[in-house]
Amino acid sequence: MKMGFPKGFLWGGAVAAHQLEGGWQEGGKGISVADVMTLGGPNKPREITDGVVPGKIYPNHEAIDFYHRYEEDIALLAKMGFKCFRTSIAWTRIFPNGDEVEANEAGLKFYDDLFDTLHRYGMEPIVTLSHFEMPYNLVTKYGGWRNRKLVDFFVRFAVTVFKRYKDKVKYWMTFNEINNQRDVNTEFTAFTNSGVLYKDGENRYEVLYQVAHHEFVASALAVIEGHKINPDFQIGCMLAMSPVYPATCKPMDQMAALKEMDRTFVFSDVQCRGHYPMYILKEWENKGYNIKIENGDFDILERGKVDYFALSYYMSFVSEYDPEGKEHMGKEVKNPYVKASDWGWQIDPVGLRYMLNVISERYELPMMIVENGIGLHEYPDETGVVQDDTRIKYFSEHIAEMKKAVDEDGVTLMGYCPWGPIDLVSASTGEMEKRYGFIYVDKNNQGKGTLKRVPKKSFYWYQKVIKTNGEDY
Ligand code: P53
Repeated sequence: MKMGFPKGFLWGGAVAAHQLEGGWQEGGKGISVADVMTLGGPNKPREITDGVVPGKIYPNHEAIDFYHRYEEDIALLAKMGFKCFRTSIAWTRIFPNGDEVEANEAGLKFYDDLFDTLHRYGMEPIVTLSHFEMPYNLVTKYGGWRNRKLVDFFVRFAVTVFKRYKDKVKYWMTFNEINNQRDVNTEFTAFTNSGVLYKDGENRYEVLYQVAHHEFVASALAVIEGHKINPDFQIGCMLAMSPVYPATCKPMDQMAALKEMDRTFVFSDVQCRGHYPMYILKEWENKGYNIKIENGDFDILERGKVDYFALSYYMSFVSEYDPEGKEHMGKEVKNPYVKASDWGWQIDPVGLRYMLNVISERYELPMMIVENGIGLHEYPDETGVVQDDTRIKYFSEHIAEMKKAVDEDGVTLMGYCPWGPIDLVSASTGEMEKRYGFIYVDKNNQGKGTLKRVPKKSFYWYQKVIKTNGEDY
């Protein structure tokens, strides 16, 4: 029998502190990794500058000024019927340099007010501890997450906010898209995930797994401590899940795709199962990587398993066996059967159902889709409204597949939070004009605009989806 989405399903939307708050120096906030990243573009990576350099454009400094306007924004989201709102706590508002012992009261107060406002509007806050934002001081002074000291700093931050918001926040995530850094060929992922800048001549994979080990231990400790503070806490891992399909049914293409997926699964295998999978231990051994693991770490990983699996879903990939491949068995090729967005992200609604099935079968955990969406170039029409039928189509097709995963495949799904329900700064490019919102924000890439908020056509569409608990999409 088709039951549809369960009662109490968490319909909402997701953002991250640094991509919308602005107020980069308000309330004693410290400089974060996001504050030293410039504006990039579809084919131009964001520059990571040595501190804040005058004359450069840093889109996150002001973002959409949510810091001062959140009440107005939350009221608009409430109009759509949001049951939940996923955001992150800017670590730099709580511990501006990351290595202080005392927390910054003004920062704590800001999130008290924010969470109170959400509850007043009937929304459940869902909170990421580390979402591409960490104190820049931890990069310059400690080398980011390559340094074991970061574990203590992170756990202090986590425990501080767990205690402070124990009666206001129930759903938590430790590290956003912790698996993005598996791609070691860009500066962006290591820096945003972990505050790591690669050095010349070092083996990036060895660095990656050391960094990840520190984060796994920190995440597990956060889970353990969080459950002591409030046994009702639900603390999840968070991964960007993009299926990797084999290019053909050639056996070696199958193998290459499987191996490529393992580069993502290692992150969830450790956080969901509480131990390292054999394929990664073998890889370290075969490659001669020296990953420093302290006594007791394996026990921490085992005791700090997550309660649920949070994922973002945007696109799928294809891998083809590459006989010349050194680190990877396959190479990425385009999928001729799907279309891509202006930024080259391949649109694949069925991939969402596929992914939900794979995760559910692998871990048997409840899941939450905490990001999904499409970035578009958009312009208001003569009446001032954005007619975003492309977005409506994207969401409608993804919700249809998500519904099949629930109705036909029996996966346990707790909620659905489209990315950027209000236009905000793109993580990968820093653009304002890579828009995701149901609500338009009048601001362009150069930072010009009135910051006025205007509901798009999709605003009313999503309102209807929520109202019917996902029956009318
Ligand atoms: P933007 C890469 C691949 C998939 C998701 O991304 C990614 C990234 C890194 O950008 O990031 C997530 O803004 C991330 C959000 C981000 C969103 O997807 O680059 O969790 O912070 O804004 C969309 O278009």
